[in-house]
Amino acid sequence: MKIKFSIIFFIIFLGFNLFIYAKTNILIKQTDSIILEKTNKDNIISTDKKEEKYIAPFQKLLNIRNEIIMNSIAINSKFNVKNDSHYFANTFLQNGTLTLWYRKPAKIWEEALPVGNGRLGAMVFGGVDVERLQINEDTLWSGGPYNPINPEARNALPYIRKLIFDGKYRDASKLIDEKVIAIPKKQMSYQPVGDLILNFPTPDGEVENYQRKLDLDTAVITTNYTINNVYYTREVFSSPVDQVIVMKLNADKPKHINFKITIDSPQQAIINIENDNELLMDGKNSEEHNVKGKLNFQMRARVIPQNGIISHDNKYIQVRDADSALIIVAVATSYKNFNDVSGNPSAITKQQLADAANKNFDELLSNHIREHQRLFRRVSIDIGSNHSIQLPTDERIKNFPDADDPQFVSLYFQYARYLLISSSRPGSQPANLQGIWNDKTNPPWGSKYTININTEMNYWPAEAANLSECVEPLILMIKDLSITGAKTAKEMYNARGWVVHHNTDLWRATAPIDGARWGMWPTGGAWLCIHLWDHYEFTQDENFLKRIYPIIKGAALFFIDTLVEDPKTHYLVTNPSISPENNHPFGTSVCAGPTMDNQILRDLFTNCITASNILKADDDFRKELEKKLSSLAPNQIGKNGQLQEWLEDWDLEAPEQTHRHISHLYGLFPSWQITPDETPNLAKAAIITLNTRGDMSTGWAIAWRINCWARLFDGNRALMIMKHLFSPTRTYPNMFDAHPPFQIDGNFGAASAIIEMLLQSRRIIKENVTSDCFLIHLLPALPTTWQDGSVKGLRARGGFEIDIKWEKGKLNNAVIHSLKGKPCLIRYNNTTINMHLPAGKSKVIDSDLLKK
Ligand code: FUC
Repeated sequence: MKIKFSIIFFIIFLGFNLFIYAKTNILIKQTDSIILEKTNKDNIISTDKKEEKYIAPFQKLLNIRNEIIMNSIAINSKFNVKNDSHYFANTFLQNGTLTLWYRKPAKIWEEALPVGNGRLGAMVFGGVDVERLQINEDTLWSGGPYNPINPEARNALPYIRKLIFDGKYRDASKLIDEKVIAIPKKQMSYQPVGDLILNFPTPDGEVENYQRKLDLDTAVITTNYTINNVYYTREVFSSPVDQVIVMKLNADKPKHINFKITIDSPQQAIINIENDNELLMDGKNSEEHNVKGKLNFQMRARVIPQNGIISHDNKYIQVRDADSALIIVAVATSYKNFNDVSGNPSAITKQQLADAANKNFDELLSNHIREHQRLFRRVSIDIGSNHSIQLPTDERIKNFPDADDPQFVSLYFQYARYLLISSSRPGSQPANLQGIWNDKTNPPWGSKYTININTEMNYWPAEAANLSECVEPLILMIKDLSITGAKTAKEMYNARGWVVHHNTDLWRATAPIDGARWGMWPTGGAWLCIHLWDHYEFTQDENFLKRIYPIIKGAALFFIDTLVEDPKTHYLVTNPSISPENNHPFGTSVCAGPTMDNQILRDLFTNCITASNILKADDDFRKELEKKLSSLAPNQIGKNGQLQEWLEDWDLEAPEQTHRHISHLYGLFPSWQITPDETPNLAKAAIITLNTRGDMSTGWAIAWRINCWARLFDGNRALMIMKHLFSPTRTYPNMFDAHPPFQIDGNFGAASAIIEMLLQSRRIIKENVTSDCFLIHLLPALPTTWQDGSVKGLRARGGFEIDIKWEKGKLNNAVIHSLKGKPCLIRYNNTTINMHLPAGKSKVIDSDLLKK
């Protein structure tokens, strides 16, 4: 009886799934044929697949197609059915691989999904009763222009230097805290604008088929559900074209859109209603650490229902029985630059809203998608996939350490590209510790720019991931810092050039902060300059080099004036400095000439020398730099065989053997001073250091370690460590990196590591002689489990665009496209070939060519 029942149940179950599967396929095919027809008719996609012209109706069809697939997955996973069918997997691969999706609304901030246009961001919660859009604008920080330089620093520094050379590190540290650390001791912090809150009537039926998702390819967040057979949809995006956040609420039956909307904010602000359909918030930023708030800001949200009734009291706008509703949000502050807060936020938001409201939703959406895809679609990646792609994103994160889910690595990589495009675009501020997404008035580390690793890490993947434009805000911030930092160089050190210590903020503060252990590090600006150089290396744009040469020269000048001779070793060293945040055995981190400083300065001086050669400028300065360069301390190997962190071999006695910062490994990554092929002994020493420090750390620190293992050509170790990073302790449900707490650097650092596993590129420098030839290394650290795959559109130093395809763990072919006509060497495994393509030409290399 029991067996009979089981068989009948099994047949019904099988039948149901076959029915779902068949229905899915029919629906998918139907939408596919409409899409195809529409594509042909409108000739939407040009044959060279360059900049696709995207139009809204086409996009809607694609959305419907995704919907069908998603719903079917939801039904199947409810019944615990694994759907491995080839057709199903393929259709999903084309459409769902670039999606973060969930079966429940976000309860906490780290479950909400981010949108951003570089400047204006929102975290979308997707609630059914209450929708919350937590909003940020990237110039809303506390304080105003201020000068934090400690006037006692200049007189105290010579004495501090002597204490350090005499080995009296604690005394030096104490004196730094008293006389050198900035006033105030802390910098200003990044602030949230407020929340747009929508209250919906209590559902009069069961909420079914709930789903919310972020489509990385369109940069649109969609929330869908059904109540009493009415299908509700919400779409949210932040448009880089129209400079507004747009939300559309829709129901598939007329008169079903009902809600009340208001603004809530932790800032000092007044909320009003204007023109019967606009919520208005006027606010002032806060004072912090005795620095007065000098900014005004305004948020303006217009509610545009289709049909229905709109009314308001003095706090809420209410929409009843509408067919759909459009909400457009503009935010601006009075920030013009670090020294000028005279902007008119009200005029800006009025204009932005008026311009945006002149367009219909489809136009706003297609503008947004076209501009997003111009950047996003430059790179595609496929390192394999399996049934895991059918699971919601939070479940994939839970499974990642134990499951084989290579597609999650691709998703993580593309999510990082999405986050960079959304938090750093021409005209915006650079991505801070949280990109642009922050809900707290007192965020961790002020959500500032920490430049002893974090800000640089944000931009590690940018150039190679073909998002060169997204580096522009960083370039402009460095330019600002060269101005504020010149004052600090003069007033604190009586030096030429410019200096920034380990942190900065919206006001481009450059003095050392927090305390000697963290802040007494003069090399932050020099490290940032490596990104200016890298932008040149990838683009080979000589006009750009001309523009930034005075900035990198200024950074070098500061060290020409402040490097001092170490009495014991006679090397030229920084003093005072620290190896970022890591205490040595003498009770502080304060020291002279830590390894990282020597490495950064070696890069800075080398880049300056190369630049002056290319630009045929500054012969005397170049000669002076060459002399200084040869007097810097070399990388040294200590008594444990490790790469030495300090000038003296203190490493084994340092209190925190597994410290998160691996500053002296700057030489291995991001720099090229240590490589397994050219400096094998130093590479071995770096391995000992990495093993001592351990694989597990904070989010960003794990990401740094993965990049290092990729540079050591150990793809399996890199992937193993990635499993720590892509697990729930280091990745939140919304895929934000967990330091913890949330810090975006880990997202970007991991994306950089994924690139480093697949492609490495560098300028060839032999025995201190810089050549004009570049080495492009294909698949240098491919993990054995990534058997088949491809990546398209990566950039390499020297001005190249590269596609790589591999099969059964081996290179199948690569396309090298030269943008600037520079000579290069192409390496795969132990073979290297020469190549010199004219600008604009491509060459396909297959594995046979590399065997010869
Ligand atoms: C550095 C790191 C911390 C944190 C902070 C923002 O100070 O040591 O771990 O990431 O920056």
